[in-house]
Amino acid sequence: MSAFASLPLDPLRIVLDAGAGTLTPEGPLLTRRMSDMTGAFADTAAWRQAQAAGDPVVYTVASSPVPEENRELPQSITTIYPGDCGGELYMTKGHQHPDAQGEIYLGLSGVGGLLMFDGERSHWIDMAPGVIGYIPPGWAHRSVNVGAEPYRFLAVYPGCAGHDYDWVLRNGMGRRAMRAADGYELVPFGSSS
Ligand code: S6P
Ligand code: ZN
Repeated sequence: MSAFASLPLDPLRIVLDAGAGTLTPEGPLLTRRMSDMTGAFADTAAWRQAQAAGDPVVYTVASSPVPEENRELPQSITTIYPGDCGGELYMTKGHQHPDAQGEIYLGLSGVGGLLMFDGERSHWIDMAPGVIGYIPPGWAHRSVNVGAEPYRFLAVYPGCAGHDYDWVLRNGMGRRAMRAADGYELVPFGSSS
């Protein structure tokens, strides 16, 4: 009798195309537009205006078929487009893992930041191709595009981790990444200038 509640997948060969941002074979593809970013950007007037002006795609997440189930190890490629909303750089919604599990990100193309927050301390890692960002258990995480090209990274995480988006809406992320003359500037979460 199997020791597993559900049987693991068979071994799988997955091809990562960093240029296209795809994993083959493919799993689900998520597209996050401005209208999906409720409560994320500090400047709500700019956020509403962006929705009215075409509701642009902020980021996509392409996954392999490995499911988000206990004991599995899913992977995904996130592509964050360049841009800002009221000066705040395009970013992911950000989440906490309800089952406190670690995760790794590997930069594939473009330049970005990995912002983490444990409820008291925030930590920023500059991301670029070849850089691994390690997210320890208990740290909420959000990714930001700080460049002029799409920023793309691979994520690998335990399938049991889950995604708690409300945690970020309740607790914030400690800091915000704003566009600045020489790239980006990190400001306290409650401020947008
Ligand atoms: C999953 C991992 C990533 C994010 C993706 C989008 O644990 O951290 O695949 O899901 O970068 O971010 P978010 O905050 O919208 O899920
Ligand atoms: Zn995560």
